[in-house]
Amino acid sequence: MPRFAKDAKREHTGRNNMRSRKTMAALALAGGLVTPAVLAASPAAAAADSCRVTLYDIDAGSVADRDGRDELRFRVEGNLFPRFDAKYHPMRAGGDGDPADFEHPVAIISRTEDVRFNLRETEGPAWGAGDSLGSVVARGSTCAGLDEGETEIVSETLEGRQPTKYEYVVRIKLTGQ
Ligand SMILES: [Ca+2]
Ligand SMILES: [Ca+2]
Repeated sequence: MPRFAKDAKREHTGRNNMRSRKTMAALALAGGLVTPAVLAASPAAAAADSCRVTLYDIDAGSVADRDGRDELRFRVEGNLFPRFDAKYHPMRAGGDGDPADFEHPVAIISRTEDVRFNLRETEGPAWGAGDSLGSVVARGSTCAGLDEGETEIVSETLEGRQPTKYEYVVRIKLTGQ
């Protein structure tokens, strides 16, 4: 960029900053004056009509597969996650998995619906639905207690002995909307 263009740009930015500072001062003053009226007119937080349910976290205490590494998927409303870029997410004992590892499992429930986040251990070469390791359930009754934008995390320990002793802590998040 030529020098004169840079100078012009800097000057322009400087003017904008000055204008925005003035605008902010004016808004702050106006805000101070109208605050009591705004508070009086502010409605109570709206109750959620539905909830968005997402995976929040998964931690592996011990894994099910005999080879020491589980090939995991979540099944949610008939859909397997991960589903596009990968067939499973591998975890070993002590591992910590994130929503992105499973391509962000998600469901929407009403105030009267439940949804299961069903953890599954799968086998190659097909890497299909595999076997259930247990489920965490997001309940409509929990959703009904939330306001719009409010969140609640449901934590569940999934454990069993087939084919070997395993334990996972799975957390899902409900967000009112
Ligand atoms: Ca394995
Ligand atoms: Ca496996």
